[in-house]
Amino acid sequence: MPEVFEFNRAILRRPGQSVVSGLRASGGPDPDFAAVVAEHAGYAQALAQAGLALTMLDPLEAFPDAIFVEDPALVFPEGAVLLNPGTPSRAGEVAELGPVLEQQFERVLNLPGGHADGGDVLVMPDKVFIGLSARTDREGAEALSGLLDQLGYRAVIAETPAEVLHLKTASSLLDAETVLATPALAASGIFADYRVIEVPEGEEGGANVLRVNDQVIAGAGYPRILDRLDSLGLSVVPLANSAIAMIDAGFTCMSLRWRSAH
Ligand code: CIR
Repeated sequence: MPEVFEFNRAILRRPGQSVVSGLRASGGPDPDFAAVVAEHAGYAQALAQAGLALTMLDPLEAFPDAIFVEDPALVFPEGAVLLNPGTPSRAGEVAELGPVLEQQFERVLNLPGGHADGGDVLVMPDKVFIGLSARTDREGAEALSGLLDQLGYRAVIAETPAEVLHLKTASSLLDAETVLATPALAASGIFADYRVIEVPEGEEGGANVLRVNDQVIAGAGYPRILDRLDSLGLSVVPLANSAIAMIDAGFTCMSLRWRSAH
C-alpha cells in the first residue's frame, strides 16, 4: 500500500503578471514578478526531481491567486473534489480547474454547500483533518466530510488557530506518524495520535513544508526547521520562497498531487 505522500503526478499553474496582486493577510508590498516566477519554477523543478510528471496550466490573469491550485480543489487516487473557496475573489478558479480534473479523473465531486479551501485539508494515513478557518466554514467542512466518505476517507473537523490562514499554514505531514506543527496548533491537541515536531519559536512562518516521496520541500529561510528535519533523517530540499511568501504562499498549496495507477 503506497504511503499518502507518494505521488507520481501533479498539476500546477504558471503565474501570470497579476500574481503580484495576490491576497495577503497582513498587507505588505507586492512581490517582484520575476522573483515569483523564479521561485515557482524552482518549486516545479523540485517536484519533477522528486519523480512527479507535471501538468503545467496556463496563467489566469483574472485570478491573481490561481497559482494556489490546492485551494479550489483536492485530489486523491480515488477522485478529485471541486471546492468552494472562502474568499469571493477566488470563487471563479473552481470552474477553471473543473475541465482539467475531468480529463484526469474518472470521479470529480462537487462541494454541495458552504465554503472550504484545500489549504485547510491535511491528509494523514488514517484520517483527513479539515480545519475550520476564515476560509472554511462548518457547513463546508461537513459537506466535504461527506464527499471524503464517498471516496473512502474518514474526516475529522478541527479548529485552526485564529491567526493562521489555513490549517496547513501551521502544520504539515512529515511521515506516516509525524507532523510538523506550530506550538499553537500542537497545543490544541488535534495531533494527539501522532508524533509532533514543534516548529522552533520565531520560525512559525516555515511550518508549511511538503513531503513528496522521499523528499521534504521546506523554506530556505528557516534554518532551524531545516536542521530539525535533517536531524530526523529526512531528505530536505530547501527552496527560496520569500517572494511568494509575500502573498501568503505555502508549498502544499501550489500543486495538486496524487498517485495515478497509469
Ligand atoms: C490566498 O490568500 O488565498 C493566497 N494569497 C494564498 C493561498 C495560500 N494557500 C494555502 O495556504 N493553502
